[in-house]
Amino acid sequence: MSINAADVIESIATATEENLREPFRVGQTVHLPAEGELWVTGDIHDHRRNFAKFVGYADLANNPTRHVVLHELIHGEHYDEHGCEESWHMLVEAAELKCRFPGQVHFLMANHDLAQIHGEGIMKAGVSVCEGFNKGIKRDFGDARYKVQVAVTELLLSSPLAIKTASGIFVSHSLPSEDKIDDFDYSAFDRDELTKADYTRQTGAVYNLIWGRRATPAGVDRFLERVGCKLLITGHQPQDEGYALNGDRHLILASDHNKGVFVPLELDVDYPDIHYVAQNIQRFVALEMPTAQAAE
Ligand SMILES: [Mn+2]
Repeated sequence: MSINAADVIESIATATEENLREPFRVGQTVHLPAEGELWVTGDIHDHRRNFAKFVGYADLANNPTRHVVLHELIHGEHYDEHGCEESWHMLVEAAELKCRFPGQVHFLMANHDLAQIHGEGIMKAGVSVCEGFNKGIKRDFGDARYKVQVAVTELLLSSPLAIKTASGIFVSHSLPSEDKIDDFDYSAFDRDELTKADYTRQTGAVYNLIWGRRATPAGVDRFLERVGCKLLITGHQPQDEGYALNGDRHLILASDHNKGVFVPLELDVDYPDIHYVAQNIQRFVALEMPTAQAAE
């Protein structure tokens, strides 16, 4: 496969623009209307089969009121023998999907994105995944690698933080940890501009949102009250069985392994609790790989 840096940069830059001018976006939140469907994934981490199935079955071309949520696409298991990690491919595929269906594809900022932007070391099996990602870009783009890295950074930074449905479902990569829920800066969801302080380790709103773990059902209640929603869907916390219910209002999804799942929702349905939402969970393993034709 020949890789053209200019084409890749063009796709990424166009997706960045589309992220920033999403018609339903206000500040850092996308407000979806009560029409059509919303298909939500958890972390994908370059799981190519699950991604291909998701995109194929979503069939956005033939379902113009269907929306999809994608997050934590980068940092997967595909390494070459020199430690070059190859998830930039998936990011570009997702960017191309965003370019084709700008009003239907929605990204969410995730903590691996922020780590990659900052060049922070998230270690997996003793290897820095951020370094591996950069080495993959260096291998494939040579002298153009810095331009590609800048474009990737801008794409990741342009992603919104949350999606809200008219029926009161809030979707974000995660929520703040239990002790940070009450003092969290909820204005971050509505502000047009985020600042360096919002991304700062431990103290920033974005950082605390996307790195938060282990909120209790009581914490989820407090979070949902502050954001004005009834139900919460996140990824971020690994789920060996594909998903978990955290109380009656919070569903945690994982899409990055062979037991991974996604959940399709009807945007005009008022779900009374998270168990009704969870009834719709789809396991990737139960779906055949789409043919190339079906994916078109
Ligand atoms: Mn995460």
